[in-house]
Amino acid sequence: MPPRLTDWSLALAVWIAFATGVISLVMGRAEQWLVFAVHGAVGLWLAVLSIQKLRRVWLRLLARTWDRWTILGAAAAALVVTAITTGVWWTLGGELVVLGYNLLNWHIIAGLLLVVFVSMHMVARAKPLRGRDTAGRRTALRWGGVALLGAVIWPLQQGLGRAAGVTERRFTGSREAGSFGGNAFPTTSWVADNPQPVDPVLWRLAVGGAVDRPLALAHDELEHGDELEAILDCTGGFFSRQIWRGVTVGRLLDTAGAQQSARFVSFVSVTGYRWSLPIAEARAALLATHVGSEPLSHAHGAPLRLVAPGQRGFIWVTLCTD
Ligand SMILES: Nc1nc2c(c(=O)[nH]1)N[C@H]1C(S)=C(S)[C@@H](COP(=O)(O)O)O[C@H]1N2
Ligand SMILES: [Mo]
Repeated sequence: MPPRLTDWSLALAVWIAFATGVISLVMGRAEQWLVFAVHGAVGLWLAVLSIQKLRRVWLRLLARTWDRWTILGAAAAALVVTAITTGVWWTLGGELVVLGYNLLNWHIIAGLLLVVFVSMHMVARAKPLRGRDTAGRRTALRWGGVALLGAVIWPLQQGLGRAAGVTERRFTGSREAGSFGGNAFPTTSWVADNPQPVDPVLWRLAVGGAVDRPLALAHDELEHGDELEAILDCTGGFFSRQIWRGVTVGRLLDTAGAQQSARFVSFVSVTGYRWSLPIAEARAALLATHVGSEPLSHAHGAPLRLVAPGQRGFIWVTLCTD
């Protein structure tokens, strides 16, 4: 392929990988699997294109004097290798933890650095694509071939992994941990905050805003026995399937008399950590006091946490008060 086409395709692959990677972190519903498929396929394009590029420039890496572009280029190459190996290794079931970060965490770190590097490089050095860089049947065939390769190999790899039993993953890439085992699943709350345990006797849940009857509910007023089976899927790479118990948000909104004008419900932790859901989705969500047969532990958000089916873990505000 003409060098400029390779370079622009590489940058495009990095940008698509970045965009789909970021989107994938907020996707939680099975219908959104395509984002993950594109992310996987684009990773393979990146591999193939990087090899092409290295074949062109590897001599420069052997030169005795490196200028700052050689250094940037070598760093970018190292990041591509890291991002791709950690990504593929994770999907194949790798368990490596380095400095407290798992392969998925490292994949995200390498990917973020890579997109910064490549963007800087393109701004500083990119030569515009000319007509002759993209013209010609051979070029089109090569380019299409690379695209097709990614699109074909990725599902193949997934299928093989599944057949070999190494991919015990959700479509989001997360691994199962502590399903139906009460509080025993991993805790990743308190990434943004780190509150002291709350005294359940003093604690109240405030339901306010666009409602006719604002409420302040004590802990025992929230045990309605409403149950929901839902998967908490953390972007850190684990998921846990649980039966959650407490009160549906819809029930609370009806008791409080939500007004017609209400569009969103926001859930606020004692720490200020907060997320909102559109009111229809919020109605189906649950405020949980229990997981399985156990009361929530502090680490999982006692006395009350949001359970938002189909949303990734970071939306599931713990220790709700408002
Ligand atoms: N108040 C508060 N709620 C939070 C968080 C947090 O840091 N603070 N982290 C979120 C994230 S990223 C996840 S994955 C889940 C984790 O819940 P767990 O600790 O019960 O596993 O809580 C969410 N709710
Ligand atoms: Mo998370």
